[in-house]
Amino acid sequence: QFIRNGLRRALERNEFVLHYQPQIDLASGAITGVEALIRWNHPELGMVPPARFIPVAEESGLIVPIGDWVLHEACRQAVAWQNAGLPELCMAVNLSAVQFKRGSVEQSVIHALQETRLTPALLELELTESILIQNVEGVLDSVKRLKLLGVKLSIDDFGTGYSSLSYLKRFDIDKLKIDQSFVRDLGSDPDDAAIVRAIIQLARSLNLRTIAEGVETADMLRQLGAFGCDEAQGYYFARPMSADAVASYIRQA
Ligand code: G
Ligand code: G
Ligand code: MN
Ligand code: NA
Repeated sequence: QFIRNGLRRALERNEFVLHYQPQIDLASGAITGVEALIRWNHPELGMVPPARFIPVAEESGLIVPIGDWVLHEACRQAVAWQNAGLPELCMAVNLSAVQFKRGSVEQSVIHALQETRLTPALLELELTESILIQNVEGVLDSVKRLKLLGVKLSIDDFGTGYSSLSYLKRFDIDKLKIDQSFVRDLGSDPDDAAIVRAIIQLARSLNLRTIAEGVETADMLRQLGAFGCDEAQGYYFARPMSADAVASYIRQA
């Protein structure tokens, strides 16, 4: 309740901030993109992590205006980095199922792209498996129209959701994000290693790119490389950080 009452005011008072976590291409070692991750800079509580308020925002529907803010802010930042002379980065933004059910994601994305003039191909929308299996027809339409705008689509937390893989055929997905729960024990758990390798092989045969999440050690990175994973994201490279910190990180990379 405390959180819920605060969320609308937080929007009005501009208390949300985005942090960004770099994504590294394993072939070139270059930073090719970042994932935008929201935080609430609460006047008394300090930085509140998304796990504390996103579920409340989803229940109350406030995730729709918050999600609009995230899209706009992430696109604005991507253009600001370009204008500051940084190399082109893909900007990945998380979408909630509630934004599809209760909002018009397509209109929100169109507005964010128009207002910021970000090249659509530099925006990647992270969908969860739960988005793709609910209310299939409506979502199929929205996702198809989103794809026509030229944006990229990825599936977040891949492997944790649903066993039906038919949505990989129905939706024009670009990338699978291998969930960190499989990556964590890659070196010690043969089952996890088998799952990661299978996801990468599946993706390759469907012409999808793969990114491993939660990469924390050089050993994990080596194993992922041997499996043919395309990209990695995790504390081994960088934690989610402020826009300024990302710019310094890339300049010294
Ligand atoms: O940054 P952190 O690791 O604490 O993120 C935790 C979770 O919050 C992740 O699952 C992420 O998908 C979710 N999350 C972060 N930012 C956003 C956002 O802007 N919108 C939505 N819907 N979820 C987000
Ligand atoms: O959107 P998603 O649920 O995938 O959000 C990614 C979450 O994972 C964020 O909360 C981010 O802070 C967290 N994270 C990113 N890299 C690492 C990592 O290397 N290890 C762990 N434990 N968590 C990570
Ligand atoms: Mn994500
Ligand atoms: Na994820």
